Amino acid sequence: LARPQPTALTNVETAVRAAYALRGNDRGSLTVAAPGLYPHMWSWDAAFIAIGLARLSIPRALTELETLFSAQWRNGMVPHIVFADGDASYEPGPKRWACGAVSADAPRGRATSGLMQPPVHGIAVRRVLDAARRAGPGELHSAADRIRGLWPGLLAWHRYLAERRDPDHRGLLTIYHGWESGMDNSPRWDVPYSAVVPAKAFVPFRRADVHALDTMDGAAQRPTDGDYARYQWLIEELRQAGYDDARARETLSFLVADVFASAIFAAASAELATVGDELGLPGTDELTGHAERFRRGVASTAGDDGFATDLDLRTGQPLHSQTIAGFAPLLCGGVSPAQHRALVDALFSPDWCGHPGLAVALPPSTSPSSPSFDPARYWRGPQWPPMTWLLIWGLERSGEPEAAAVLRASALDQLSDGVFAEYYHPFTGTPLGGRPQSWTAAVALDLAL
Ligand code: 9WN
Repeated sequence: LARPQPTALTNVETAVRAAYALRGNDRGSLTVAAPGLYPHMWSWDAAFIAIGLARLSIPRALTELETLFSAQWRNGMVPHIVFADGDASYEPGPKRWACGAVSADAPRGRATSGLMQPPVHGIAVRRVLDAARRAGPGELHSAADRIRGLWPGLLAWHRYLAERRDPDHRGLLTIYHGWESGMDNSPRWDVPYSAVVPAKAFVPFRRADVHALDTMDGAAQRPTDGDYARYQWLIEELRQAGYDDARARETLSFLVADVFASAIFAAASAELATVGDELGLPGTDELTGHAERFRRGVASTAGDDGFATDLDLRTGQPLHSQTIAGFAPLLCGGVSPAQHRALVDALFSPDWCGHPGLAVALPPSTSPSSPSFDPARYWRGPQWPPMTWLLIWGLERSGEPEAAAVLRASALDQLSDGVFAEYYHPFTGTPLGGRPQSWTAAVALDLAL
């Protein structure tokens, strides 16, 4: 397959087209993750979307976060899906989750899933405040007011993560489902998923995803049916546990410590602490405490090469895999200068961005050198623009402006096709999955301006 060569857009054209795509996916107070495939709000997508929207309209960016937090659970959890009214095509839908029926913590009047996703929101709040400051005193004043309104929810979210998702104080977040990592079928989770065995009587629901893609290739680019049976069974286990953290920890057949989500949590806590300091808000010591604890937790899993390693909490075994999640310390720091250097070098090595077969020199979700690599199958190989954005952000933040600039130029090259696909084939450059995918358009907008 030759890489399609539409006329590459200039950065301004990319930004304009991305703004148009986001507008098309805007349903008023929330932006759907993608038309067709994902007609609802997803938690970490919403954070990236707010980062992109901050370039267009600070009030609209804040609305995105307010909508998400309006569906926050009583225990502080921010759900991974907030269902938009009027579209029943996505499975599992509200009936399958049955959150309100089994948990007193679920919000009343809002249909949500019973899982979470990586907490990028604090990073988004920081970016929105920066944009407001650049826009002038009027924008800053009203944005600060609205961030004050979000603040208790943000603190409760971070407290939930620190207390309920790390009760042993390892500085690592526990996840109950691969979906909570946002990297559904990543090789990171192959070993723990092999221990997830759906009960014989369990009837999996209809898969909407492969049909929504509506191409012969849809099934080849998505998780397999075997994967999906396990995903669905875990939801059943969680529902039976009443979405209660203590019960889930006792009964679930999947329980892992996720280094990438933990690094995002450390970084987002640090960012939020700076917002709190600037706006004179309470709780900044607590946030700084989360940042330090989770930075240490992530670093504690890193080898001499700096790569962070997830942990299977049911067996106590480290989960070695060559995936983009290994670069977690580039987001939060905490490793030694030698480990940091090794990680940056690895990022540009032939195992990653320097692989000679890549259409664009960007990190694939799984290293092409890994036996688990599959260039077209979701998180097992394709390049995902929001993950590129996170690495650029982390490199900038950790004193690597040149490396960040190199990645940024490649990212803009990829995004100049104006398609804003969910993910890209690393060898052919073909856009794959949902489109226009809102978080892809959002990071394009942010990078292009
Ligand atoms: C399940 C919305 C989400 C992203 C995830 C991505 C995918 C959902 C799915 O889509 O997950 O949560 O149905 O496959 O893996 O990262 O947030 O874009």
